[in-house]
Amino acid sequence: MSFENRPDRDAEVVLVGRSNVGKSTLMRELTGHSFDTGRKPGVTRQPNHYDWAGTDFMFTDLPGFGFMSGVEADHREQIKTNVVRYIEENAENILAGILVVDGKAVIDIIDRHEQRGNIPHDVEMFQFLQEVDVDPIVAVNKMDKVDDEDERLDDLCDRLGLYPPWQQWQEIICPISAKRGNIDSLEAVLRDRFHEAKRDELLQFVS
Ligand SMILES: Nc1nc2c(ncn2[C@@H]2O[C@H](COP(=O)(O)OP(=O)(O)O)[C@@H](O)[C@H]2O)c(=O)[nH]1
Ligand SMILES: [Mg+2]
Repeated sequence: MSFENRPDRDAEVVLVGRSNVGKSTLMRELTGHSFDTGRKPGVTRQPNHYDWAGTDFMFTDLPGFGFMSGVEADHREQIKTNVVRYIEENAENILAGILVVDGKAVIDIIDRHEQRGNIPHDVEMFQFLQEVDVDPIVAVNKMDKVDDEDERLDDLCDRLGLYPPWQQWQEIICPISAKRGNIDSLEAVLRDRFHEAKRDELLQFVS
């Protein structure tokens, strides 16, 4: 299994993350177009591209990795390998890599992996994006379910190797609630990235 049929676009924003963190919900908020939300996690095996006719830009929702009930371990690994390869192959065209995490669960999941001596998927993906020069943005989703927002975001920074407090990292760490349509912090960071990349014509897609 590999990813095929990528539209030929020279500017792309990709969404990556574990399954069930809200990637497809966020994709819907960013594009106004509904994909596969609400279905069984793990159904998205191929990238969902959303592009605008006449522009050289697209958002891409990449398949989720990590634990999915009913999906075997070797298949999960294959999905992750494909996601990594996709990002490597297209890194030059990717203006932003959005790592979506579940704000409610992410710290427990990271710590559980570390206690078992494994590298947590989210930490690994964050480092990988940096290595291939796709400056990561971390969309910390489901913040509507988090009470101690600052503490949670500080903990996340700590796990990602970013010195707290999180407010120092507002160009990277974006608390959002995709389901509630509250993605202002993420859109602001995307606008900054597009402007820095001298791609002001793309600002229309994140306003
Ligand atoms: N409470 C809450 N739930 C959310 C939020 N965003 C997504 N969800 C829910 O999380 C589940 C998984 O969302 P989905 O977009 O399919 O995740 P994906 O597997 O990463 O594409 C769905 O039940 C969504 O309704 C959010 O901001 N807050
Ligand atoms: Mg999805």
